[in-house]
Amino acid sequence: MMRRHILRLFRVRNLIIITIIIGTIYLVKSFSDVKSLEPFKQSLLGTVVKEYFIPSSLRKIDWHDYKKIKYERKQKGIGEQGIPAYLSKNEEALEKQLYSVNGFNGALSDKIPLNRSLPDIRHIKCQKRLYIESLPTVSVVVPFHNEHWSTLLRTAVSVLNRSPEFLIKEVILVDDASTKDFLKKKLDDYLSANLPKVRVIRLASRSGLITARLAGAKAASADVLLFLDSHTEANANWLPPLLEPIALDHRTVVCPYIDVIAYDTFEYRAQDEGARGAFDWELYYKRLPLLPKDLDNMPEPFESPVMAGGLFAMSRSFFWELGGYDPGLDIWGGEQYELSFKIWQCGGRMVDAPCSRVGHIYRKFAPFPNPGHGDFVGRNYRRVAEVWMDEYAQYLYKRRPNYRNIDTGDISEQKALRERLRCRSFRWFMTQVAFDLTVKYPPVEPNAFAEGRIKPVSNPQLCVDAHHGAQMDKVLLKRCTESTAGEQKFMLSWHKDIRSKSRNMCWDLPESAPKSPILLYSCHLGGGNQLWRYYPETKRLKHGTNDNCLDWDPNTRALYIMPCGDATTQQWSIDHVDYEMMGKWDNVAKPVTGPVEDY
Ligand SMILES: *[C@@H]1O[C@H](CO)[C@@H](O)[C@H](O)[C@H]1NC(C)=O
Ligand SMILES: [Mn+2]
Repeated sequence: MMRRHILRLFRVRNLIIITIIIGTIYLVKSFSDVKSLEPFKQSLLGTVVKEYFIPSSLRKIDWHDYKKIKYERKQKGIGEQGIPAYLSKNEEALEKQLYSVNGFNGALSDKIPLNRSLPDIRHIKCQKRLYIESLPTVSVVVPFHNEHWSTLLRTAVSVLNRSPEFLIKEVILVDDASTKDFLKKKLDDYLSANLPKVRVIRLASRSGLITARLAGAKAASADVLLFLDSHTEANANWLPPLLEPIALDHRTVVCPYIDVIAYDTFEYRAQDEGARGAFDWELYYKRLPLLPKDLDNMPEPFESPVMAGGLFAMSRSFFWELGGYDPGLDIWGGEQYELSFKIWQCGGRMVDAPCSRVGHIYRKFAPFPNPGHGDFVGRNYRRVAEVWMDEYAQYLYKRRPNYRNIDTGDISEQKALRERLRCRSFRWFMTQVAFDLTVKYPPVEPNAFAEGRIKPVSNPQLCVDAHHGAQMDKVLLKRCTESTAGEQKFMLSWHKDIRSKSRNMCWDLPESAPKSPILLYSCHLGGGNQLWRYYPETKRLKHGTNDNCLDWDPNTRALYIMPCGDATTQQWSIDHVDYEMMGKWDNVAKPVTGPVEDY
């Protein structure tokens, strides 16, 4: 009796001890999730960053919210599933008015639910992809100026609806001194009643995109900064693919695929299946094709030299370690280059995540005046070039000589930052990261292979003429003239296309059957149906990779292609042939798919 009693006591005691042990292990484990990491870095702007996120588990899980996805699939109605939508005739007046105010169909947007469903157009392999279970928290930063009500709110609602709730710490809308009344108290009231995680911070005066993004970043407190435009829609499971690369390496910056929301019908569609960001030497944003290895690895994130600008996720600590954006940049322009160069040159990397898709309304036209005075974009470009581009800055100045005279303002802090972080040279960036950029956009354009008037040898009174024609118009054969009515000067450019000397219009052949006419089309630099080669010995002009040559009919003067042969109608003269360039035919613009050794 007594013994049994003691035994039972023992069992109870054991149970308590075991409970305490398990409890302690659990507590210790959950505390160790919040690790204190690398010594903090003081940023240029004085923001103190103590630590960055490191995942506590690398186990991969399925982050899809299947219940929600299934529910969304069933939604029907205007704009649902991203299907093109239209207003009725009697809404035309309102449509016109909100169109001119926004540069997109604001009236239609107001009819579409804020939580509308979107088509899942991700790469098929994205639907089964797993991501690590321990992901950092996010502050979404959305600068806006006079944004339309429903497009602004749809941005926030799509973010909240399609993200795991606990990962979104806050959505910060940065009001760059909007003047529309509903963006003030009405917006604040709506948010606190309906979307408590979303708040507005307001700039005292119109400051531009760069300052607004910086203000949002300063107010943010989560591990990761995620910048979005104010008329975007996040798509299915968009967040984990953006966050995982940052969790694994806080110096990796990640961009989503940017889909198109049509400005007129709000249709949701892909713009393409991915490209790498780049620029030409006037600093226009350009895109380079994916590398063979990127295509093989799809939908694995792939490295991209330059971000498009508006949409990206970045560790907050890394952002401030790099000094954020150069605060000396004004309004907008060049900031995507500054941050991209800085990321790569100062120890980071940048990738595009094909499984993360965000729609963006590309406006028909910009409805707001620029707040700045003078050429603020040029000034920004010069600042970026002076601080980051080293000897490559000259290629920009060569094309924009007036930039040499623009005052950059004080750039000593930016140069000190570059020094302090021991950032690499621009030459390193060009040869190791953007290694194929110069193939398509060479700093110094090679000479044309041949240029001038192109005439049939058997009738030199006649000249090939583009007659200032439009896209898809036929190239003609006309009497040679010096008058500006004609357009008879051409270039067999180093891109191996034949283009008008005065504009970006190329000889193009949609068809390759005999007697197909030559049409005018914007030069696409892609060879293919715009590829031409001149043989000075036989005087033939051969098209593409098939065996067709330029030919003509002396009776009708029609110009077309025919299988190459000995006909005298296939002989052409070009005013100036550069024989030295001709000798380099096979070595010009060789494809490059990896880092270039010489740097
Ligand atoms: C959007 O919200 C409305 C109202 O709460 C609801 O009836 C509808 O099903 C929601 N749509 C989606 C796609 O979640
Ligand atoms: Mn935009």
